Amino acid sequence: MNALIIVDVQNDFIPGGALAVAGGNEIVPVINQLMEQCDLVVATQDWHPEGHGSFAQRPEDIGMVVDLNGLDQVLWPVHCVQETFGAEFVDGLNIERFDTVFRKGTDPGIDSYSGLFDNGKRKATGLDQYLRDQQVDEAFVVGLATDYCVKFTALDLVDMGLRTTLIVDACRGVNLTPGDVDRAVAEMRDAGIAIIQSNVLDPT
Ligand code: VGL
Ligand code: ZN
Repeated sequence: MNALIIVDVQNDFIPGGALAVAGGNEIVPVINQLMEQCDLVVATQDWHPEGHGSFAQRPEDIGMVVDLNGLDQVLWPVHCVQETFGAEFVDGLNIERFDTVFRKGTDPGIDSYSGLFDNGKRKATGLDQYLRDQQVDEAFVVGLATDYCVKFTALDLVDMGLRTTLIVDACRGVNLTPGDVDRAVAEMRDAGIAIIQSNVLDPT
């Protein structure tokens, strides 16, 4: 059983959004196509309460690294606040095809880049247990952003023993520092994650 893991394809992460990722909207048709080629479709949704600890209080603090309850935390613009437009899935994404959605980043005191665990690995979202229950042995990872939530989700998936593949043209990254996306892809490859283009997948 394989699963397509769609990471954070939400309005705030596409051009016009609070934490816009360049080209973030371009991956939607690619992901819609991939959904038809996978057994199970799982989405993650960044879902922060107002006043989340990852939010910069002042615009000039964006990108700064601070201590948040003992962990290094990059400060981001206010984004993906629960029940707001920015947190909704991007228009045109075939959400009807989702089997389930896991929300993350709900605890104000800790960020959650991975769709499986928060950044301190203290709490699980339930995605790991879900994949085990569904007897998934292979994961294809797509979404936003390559150098944050996509990377940490893929690393946790390979860590739990799944054959894991990053479909690189179905992802876009932040590149807060130039080269971050390339470094993230290299790190995933080094961890045993296959890196492919979407056209390599056989239509089923
Ligand atoms: C993300 C930064 C903050 C992501 C989420 O989805 O990659 N990045 N929150
Ligand atoms: Zn976030």
